[in-house]
Amino acid sequence: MTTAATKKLALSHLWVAFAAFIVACFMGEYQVLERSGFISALDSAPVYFASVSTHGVLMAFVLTTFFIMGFGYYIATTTLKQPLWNLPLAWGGFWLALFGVVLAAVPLLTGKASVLYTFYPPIVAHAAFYIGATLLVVGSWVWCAIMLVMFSQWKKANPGQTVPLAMFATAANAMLWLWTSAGVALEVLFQLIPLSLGWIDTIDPGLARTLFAWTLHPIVYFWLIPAYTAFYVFVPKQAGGYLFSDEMARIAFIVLAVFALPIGFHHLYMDPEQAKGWKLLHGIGTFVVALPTLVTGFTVIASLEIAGRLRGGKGLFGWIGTLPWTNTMVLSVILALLMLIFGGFGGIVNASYAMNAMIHNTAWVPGHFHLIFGGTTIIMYFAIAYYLWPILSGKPLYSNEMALTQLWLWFIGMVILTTPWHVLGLLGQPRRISSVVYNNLLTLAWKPYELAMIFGGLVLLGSACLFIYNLVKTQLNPTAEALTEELEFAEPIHAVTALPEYLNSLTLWNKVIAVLMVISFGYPILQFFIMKTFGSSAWGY
Ligand code: HAS
Ligand code: CU
Repeated sequence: MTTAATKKLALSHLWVAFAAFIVACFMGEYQVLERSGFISALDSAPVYFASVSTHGVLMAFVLTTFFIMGFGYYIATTTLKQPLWNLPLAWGGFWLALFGVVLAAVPLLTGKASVLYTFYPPIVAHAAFYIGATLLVVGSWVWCAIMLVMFSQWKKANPGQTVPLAMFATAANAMLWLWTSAGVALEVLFQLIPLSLGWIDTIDPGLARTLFAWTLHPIVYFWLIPAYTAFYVFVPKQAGGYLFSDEMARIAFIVLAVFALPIGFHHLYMDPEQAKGWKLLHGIGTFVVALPTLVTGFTVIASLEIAGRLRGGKGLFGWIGTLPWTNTMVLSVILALLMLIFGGFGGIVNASYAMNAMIHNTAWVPGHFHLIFGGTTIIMYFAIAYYLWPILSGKPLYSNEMALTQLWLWFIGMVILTTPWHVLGLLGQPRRISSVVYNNLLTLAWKPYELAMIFGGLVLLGSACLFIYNLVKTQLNPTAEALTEELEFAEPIHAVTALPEYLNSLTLWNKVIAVLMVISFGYPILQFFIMKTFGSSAWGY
């Protein structure tokens, strides 16, 4: 039972998300051009850093958060078959988050918040940036509250019944995000806002980086969970088959949510403020959190195989050819999985403590996350958008052909962009620099890769424009008959019967997270408050 009001709410969130996305795509292409040094008229470090900071914030925080909120509202009402709990509150969260974005955009665009999306001190931005970002997060907490209230209300009203998988994943993501955002919230509220307003003179960047590391790993799974949700609940049905295992999907979401949190120090391997034992502990946890992705890869490919064989595919690989490659959801998942092979491999290299020394702070890292986030994750956001738009707007998709071209271009562009980026990292190119032109021969070797990246970026920009064009044309179509389609969810191949409570509720997992967080972050944070800090008067030494 999804009312027109909820559809409008979801659509508004998705429009904000994709508006941020298209602006950020143009910035991305400018950045790769500026950095290469090929066009000297573009040379400007201040403009570059203002742009790259805005690009990162728009892609990583605005696109993702608004997309996840809009998608979640729609999933909750359709799967639970009940109206949205507290629609006015949901709109309140939307406007608060949007106001936060506008507030942060002013210093970003005027070069007063050129601190990148990770905003590590000691670089400091204008207070409006931190306050705006905080309001965005507070708006997203409203979404978390609504998701968790709807989840528990439904469970109370339907005792013993299995929560629909899509809602289970969405609620797990809401729980994950509340835990995730707490780290950066502490950093911003107690360190960066007081510092940027001049209320305090100094902060400890080691503590700030530790708090940010609390957020930095789980945030990437917050972005990823909608993509995996589509893998499990839409793809098998769209491919013409069944979900291989509903239980394995739940286990994957649980392990993702629980183990995403206590592992953030793999971003601090090369930092001095934490001891190596803690880093090793977080490193082991990082390998645990790769498991649900392997499980997901297995389950999704098995589901595709079921579909391919039901469609008449024979032999070891014959089922791949019989899949409906012209279905946007199916094409997207295939391309997403292909990008996940190397994106995930790169992640495993990063996570390996010793190998991290080789790639840390090099161009390899943006190569990794553009492939796995911009590639695997975002291509599934496109697929979800193509699937939802006709339902939310009541009009058929303007062009399926154009959508398929767009998806292929996104994949090709991402491969052309990120392969050289990884190589440049191995060749020693640093990340976070505004110009790659140095006065030595070594950097000559970077030039062909830079050129390839500019071309890859152009292909991506073209793809992004096609995507937006298709959605706008769909929505503005005045003549199309209104559609009344609803979402179709995949059925598991074996019906789910009598699920144990730990696969149907989040209560236990919330407690497990609390224990793991105390173990993995308790002392590493406490140490900043009990250590004798050289030269500091703050603690009376
Ligand atoms: Fe990462 C840095 C480790 C996944 C995003 N990561 C980043 C940053 C971002 C990011 C944004 O340990 C930069 C942060 C910054 O600015 O400083 N990452 C990992 C690991 C994984 C991983 C172990 N990352 C992600 C995902 C992201 C993301 C997902 C976004 C959505 N990452 C790191 C580390 C760093 C890091 C270090 C710090 C680096 C540094 O030094 O700064 C894992 O979750 C990956 C698991 C995935 C796999 C792949 C399995 C493959 C499958 C595909 C099978 C398909 C087939 C094809 C066979 C193990 C399942 C089938 C074909 C058909 C046709 C059907
Ligand atoms: Cu991480």
